[in-house]
Amino acid sequence: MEARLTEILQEKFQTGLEQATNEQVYYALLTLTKERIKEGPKNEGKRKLYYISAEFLIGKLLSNNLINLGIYDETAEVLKKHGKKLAEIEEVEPEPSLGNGGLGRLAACFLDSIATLGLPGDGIGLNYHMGLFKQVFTDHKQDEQKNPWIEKDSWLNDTGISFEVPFKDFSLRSHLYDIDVTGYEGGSNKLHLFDVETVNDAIVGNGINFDKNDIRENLTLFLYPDDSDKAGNLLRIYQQYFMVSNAAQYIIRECEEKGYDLRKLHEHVAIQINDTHPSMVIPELIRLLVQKQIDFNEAIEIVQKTCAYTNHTILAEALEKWPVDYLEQVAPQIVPIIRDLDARIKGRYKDPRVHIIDDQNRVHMAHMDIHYGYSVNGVAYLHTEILKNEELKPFYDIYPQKFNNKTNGITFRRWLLHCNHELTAWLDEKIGPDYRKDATKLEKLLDHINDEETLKSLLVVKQKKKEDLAAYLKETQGLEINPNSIFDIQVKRLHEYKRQQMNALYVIYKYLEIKSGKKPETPITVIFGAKAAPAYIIAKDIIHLILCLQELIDNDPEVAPYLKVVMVENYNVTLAEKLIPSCDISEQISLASKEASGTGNMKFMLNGAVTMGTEDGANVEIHQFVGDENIYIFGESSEQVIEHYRKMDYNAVDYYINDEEIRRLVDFIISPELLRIGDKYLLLELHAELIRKDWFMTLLDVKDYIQKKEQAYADYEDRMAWAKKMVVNIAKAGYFSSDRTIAEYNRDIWHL
Ligand code: GLG
Repeated sequence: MEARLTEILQEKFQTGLEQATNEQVYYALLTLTKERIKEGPKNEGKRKLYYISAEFLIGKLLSNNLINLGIYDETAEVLKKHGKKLAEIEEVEPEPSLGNGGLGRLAACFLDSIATLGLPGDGIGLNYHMGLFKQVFTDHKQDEQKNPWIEKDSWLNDTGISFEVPFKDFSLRSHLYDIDVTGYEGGSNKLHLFDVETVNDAIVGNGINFDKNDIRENLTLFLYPDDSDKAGNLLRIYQQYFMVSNAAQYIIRECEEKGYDLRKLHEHVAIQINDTHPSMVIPELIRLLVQKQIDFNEAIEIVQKTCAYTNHTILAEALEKWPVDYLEQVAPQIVPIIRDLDARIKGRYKDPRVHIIDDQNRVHMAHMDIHYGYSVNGVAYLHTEILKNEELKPFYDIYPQKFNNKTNGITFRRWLLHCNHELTAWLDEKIGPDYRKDATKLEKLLDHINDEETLKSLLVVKQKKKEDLAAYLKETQGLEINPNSIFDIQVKRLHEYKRQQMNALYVIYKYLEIKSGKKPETPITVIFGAKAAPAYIIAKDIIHLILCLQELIDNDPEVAPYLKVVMVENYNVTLAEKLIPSCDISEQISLASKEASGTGNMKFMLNGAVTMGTEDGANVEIHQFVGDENIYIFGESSEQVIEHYRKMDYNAVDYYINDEEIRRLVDFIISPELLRIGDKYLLLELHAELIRKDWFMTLLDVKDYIQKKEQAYADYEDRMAWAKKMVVNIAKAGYFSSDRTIAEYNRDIWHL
């Protein structure tokens, strides 16, 4: 390895390891890693999976690939010998900006596990040049900037493969780039990212503004371009159709190359439709099969046996419904197919709730997936139950056999081995390395739960990671946090249902408590990280509130020694890898029934944080595994919440008027102290929203939440008892390995 590395440095930069810059070493390692993957085994088989997704939030790849190839330690050694640090080399790599939140990160974890389990399965998506915007804070507000991440040398391999994608008024030639996906001590697969050659980064002006109408130039610039107007909606449809047409053409091409009979496509191909963004692959694949002289009815049957759909949310706003008229404007060739598919359903079922095209002429993408796919799955036990019994009940009544649950998981390679070397080494020492291949082996830790030395050394590991985070935030963001405080962390997309605003109300509560002389025993650091969708006004108001609180508290000498609030800028995978290992308390406080699963909750647990959470998503399963003693559960249940929605009996204003304590906290949002710092209009807007609307019932649970947090902070003081909670959380995390999730997908859905 050392010899090859030196050779590459010589060839490329005419330099040796000692003299090379970190950048040069990075590019040499990139080259070396790619070579290794190329020489290594590929996963193959009779039936192959294609996981189509608008997002792949893969994070930096160098360390992960080194770990998976089994050369991480060796590389670190070689570098060290020559005065280089692998951790510093890692910093050189730009983080690919190809995803937004859990949905995209899940896709990335899945690719890792699919490759690790030796299954043939590729990802298919788009090569967004700017991806999701980069977040910067100015005047306590979020600003969006472009985030170009693609460099001359990168993990992208130019394949030379290209397809023609027909739109109504023109057609576009695609260009395919591949990224190798390595499995842990296993074979490799690929992530296929389609692009257009005519895309023009230069049309992006100030911030993230660009001409939404120039499809040739803008198609693959951004993930989730603003859809608050018609042009934005059309652009999203252009992106989606481009993605699936390329996917379908690629799949057919591969089958033809292998000499497969397209009439037996389903014997060789499984397509997983990740949320509704790739749903148009159904009519597109039918269209292409018909072009290949396959009878229309037969094409439908083939596609139906090939496609499976995963639902990731019950929020109506995310279940896409495209006007037929818009589809006509973008890809008219698939509209007659969709109409035909819908007519068959209308002929069979009177219930308009299961029709594909509704009476307002909108296509319900999920409905098409359910009727014309062979599997529908939710992403956590509770979520799937809600799909079956509430949201998708009419479909479940028709197709009970199609519905199945696949509780999400995370790859332990990235979320333990890579991001927490200290904890990994600690585990190796306590229970041996078997857990790396079989995560359920973590349970062996429970044998040591009463061993004082084990508990103490675990606290030492946690302390080290807190110091690491403090140093990192100081260096990269100029933020100062106290590593001897309790780290209470909420990092995830910003959304009212996730209730960052409730956590902010807690901060207000604590601030006022300290002001009145009640100081916490151990200081508390509340850390937030979140991006708000650019057009989501209330989400941005919540960021504004948090940033104002941050400043207020920083400048208050009475409070600052005991309480600190920080919102990290531009939360992404790289930051998550630093934040999660350092965490004491993991905030998973969504309104019950709204968070389909959550996956951050699993990452925190695995790294020894204790969850503060509602009975929502995968929290329910975490609770079952760790037991009442090792999690802080609060708030109304999903049944109660669903009942409130049904009866429409939740009125935030009643809580505000009738409860003095709640009123005090909510009114602080427009207190003179905060108005002096923040934007009066934004704070008033948020204040009014909380009292008048509060769609996600913040005030319903806030008091219970405050009480549970106080309980957790008090419990934290007994360090040995707390360390036991940490041990249980780590020991019980095995179920949440994405290797388990993927084994289940394969057993029940893909049959690869
Ligand atoms: C969704 C949900 C999360 C879920 C994730 C992966 O909101 O609860 O964990 O998908 O299934 N859009 C998302 O991030």
